[in-house]
Amino acid sequence: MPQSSGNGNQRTLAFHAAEALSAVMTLTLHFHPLSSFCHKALIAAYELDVPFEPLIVDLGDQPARDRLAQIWPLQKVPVLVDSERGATVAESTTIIEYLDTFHREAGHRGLVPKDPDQAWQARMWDRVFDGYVDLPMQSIVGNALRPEGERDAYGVAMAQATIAKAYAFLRSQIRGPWMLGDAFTLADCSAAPALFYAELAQPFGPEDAPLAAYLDRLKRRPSFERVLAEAEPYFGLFPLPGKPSRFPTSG
Ligand SMILES: N[C@@H](CCC(=O)N[C@@H](CS)C(=O)NCC(=O)O)C(=O)O
Repeated sequence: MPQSSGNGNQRTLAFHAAEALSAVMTLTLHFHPLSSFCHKALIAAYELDVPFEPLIVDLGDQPARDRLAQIWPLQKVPVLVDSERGATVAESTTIIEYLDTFHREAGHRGLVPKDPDQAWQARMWDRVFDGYVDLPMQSIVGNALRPEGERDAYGVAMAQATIAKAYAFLRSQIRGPWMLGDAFTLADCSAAPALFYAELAQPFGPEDAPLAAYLDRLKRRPSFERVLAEAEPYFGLFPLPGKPSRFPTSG
């Protein structure tokens, strides 16, 4: 937005700066600040310093859903629209790969490792965090949003068991500081929101200390720190008894 204060020259400069910014803003991210899959895409955009226009989709609002359906009939967020390349990109992992491939600054290490062995491992852990931590967490959260009498205690127990099994495996797999070692990758983009919310649906036990420490490191990562600061105003909508906190548990 052009600034309204300052003298004429300053206003003109501010206006040109705003125009220049919108001219390079070819990416629009349709997202919701509370959504774990959107957090993945946001972390990647912030890691890669990719400018984009954020567009919040209120999934509880039918007209907003109808508009989303016009660009992505499956009506899920995140969706990235690249007007310059004429691309509509959905699925958080694909969005990360797309940003990494087409919008990464020259010289940036990127989020999908160049080494083929590191690359398949980053993709594998991305799938593990999505499938065995994030999705069961979402089914527990979704259950809490159902009307009384429509809830599924058995489904919740199954989802908690899936997460517990994933924790027991994952806690021995973190190379540190990040999932694959020194490089922050696609796997960490997925791990951050998955563990952040899963911990509220299936709390870490004492034996999960490596996961708790990893989550604290993720919370201190500037990209995720920013995502959580932007999500914080919405944390009250989280339906489980434990409320999300953007602050690490250890000092
Ligand atoms: N596999 C998709 C999942 C996307 C997804 O489930 N998004 C949720 C928010 S976290 C959503 O749009 N939910 C709306 C709905 O199901 O109505 C991805 O990785 O992007």
